[in-house]
Amino acid sequence: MAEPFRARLPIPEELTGARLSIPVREAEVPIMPGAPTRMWTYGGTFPGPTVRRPAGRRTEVTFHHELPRSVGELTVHLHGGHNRSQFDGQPGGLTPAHARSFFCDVPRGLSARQSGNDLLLEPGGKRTYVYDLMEDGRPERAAFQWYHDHRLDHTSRNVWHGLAGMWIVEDELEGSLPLPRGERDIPLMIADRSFDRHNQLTDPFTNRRPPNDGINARDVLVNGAYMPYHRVTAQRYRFRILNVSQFRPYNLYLSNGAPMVQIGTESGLMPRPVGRRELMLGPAERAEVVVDFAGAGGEMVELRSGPRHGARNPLGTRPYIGALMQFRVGARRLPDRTRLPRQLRPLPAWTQHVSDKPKQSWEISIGGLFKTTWLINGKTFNPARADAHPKLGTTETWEIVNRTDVAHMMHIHATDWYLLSRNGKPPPAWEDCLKETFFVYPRERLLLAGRFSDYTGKFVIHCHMLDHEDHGLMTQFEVTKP
Ligand SMILES: [Cu+2]
Repeated sequence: MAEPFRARLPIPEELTGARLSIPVREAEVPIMPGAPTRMWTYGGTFPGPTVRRPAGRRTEVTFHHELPRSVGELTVHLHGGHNRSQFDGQPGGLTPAHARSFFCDVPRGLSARQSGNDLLLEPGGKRTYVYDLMEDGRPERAAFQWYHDHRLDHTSRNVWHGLAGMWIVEDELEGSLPLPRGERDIPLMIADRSFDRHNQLTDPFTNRRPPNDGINARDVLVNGAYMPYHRVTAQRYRFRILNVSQFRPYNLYLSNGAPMVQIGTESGLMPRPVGRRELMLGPAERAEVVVDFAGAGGEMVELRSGPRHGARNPLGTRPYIGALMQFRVGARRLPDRTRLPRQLRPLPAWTQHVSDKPKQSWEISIGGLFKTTWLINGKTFNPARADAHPKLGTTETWEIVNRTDVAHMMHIHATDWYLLSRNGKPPPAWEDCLKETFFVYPRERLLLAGRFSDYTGKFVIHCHMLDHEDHGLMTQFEVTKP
């Protein structure tokens, strides 16, 4: 066993240009003490480089597929972005390199266009993704996004091997707030992984069948390091926390009992800060928190994950128990010009005029005659089929119903969502805002509203427990011309 708090917290390299080039390649990544781990990476590191860009500025990223041919085609999804369908990381269909799908009903003989294969990143090839960072005629809201692979049937395998990186969109409103910035604005990517005795990633994917296909790995990494430490000053910090684990949630708290004040979700700043003693984060969810170390000068403070209070814990909601990392707080008293504004970002106007009658229902179930798969509205994923056709420029209310005994983590591409209710009850303060990835507990019914702007085309909706997504829990909607 590696010892905790020996490694320094790595901060991924930042890329800030309008035209970026990122090789997707194998690399020997130092993670555990001793031998490095051979991984599939964006740019040679895990996490990949963090892209930091101003909202409203077009950004073109060319990914070069330099992984072995046996990996097959790839596809890159900028998670949280509001992007054209063709640059959204469509999963694609069957190809000679991936001739059959065990869990998804992909028809044979689809054209490249019908299956989305014309949008894939081929081995040895490159593809440029264009992100305008605009929404509804205005620059996108500042937000903490991330990019990762999204290939049909192989998303879990590809992300497990390292294909994930962070992406930060900044804007003027956020820049005008007196929040911590620079070295006191730190992205934290949490990922669990299991290693063999040679420090290589294990293969947890064989013989995994729904509903027992969730992968909980042994060790927890923060920014690719095992239980690292980070030196901080006795001042306020902003942490942008992202869970990229395949299945595992974390119920975060600080060992000294200090509050984490949540200021943001997947969709950027909330209307106002919300104090949290514990903060549950499922796969692909993000939380931005402000922590004030002023009262902890000279102390060691651990970021930990523990059991939830006052909640049942069905499969899919059992948090990791233990420390994730340590903050070593400097003893010196320092002035702090930052503060927590009472107001952050108001909700967009459309959230005030939404229907409480769902126009579309998504029901999650499990079934199948010859094999068990996850299902949405009774079907597995078929890249040629769309199950809803919202009109461009409209706002719709949708419901998501979980008819299984496992919790799921539903992520809807293309836009952000305003949660209206859980089982008919108004959401808690930390969900009374925009989000795009939601826990859906067993037998629960979520009501949410979203606005379809700018782009027609197909977008996926799926569970972000990555093995559920690969095993059928995904479908699509197609935004159409009015
Ligand atoms: Cu799921």
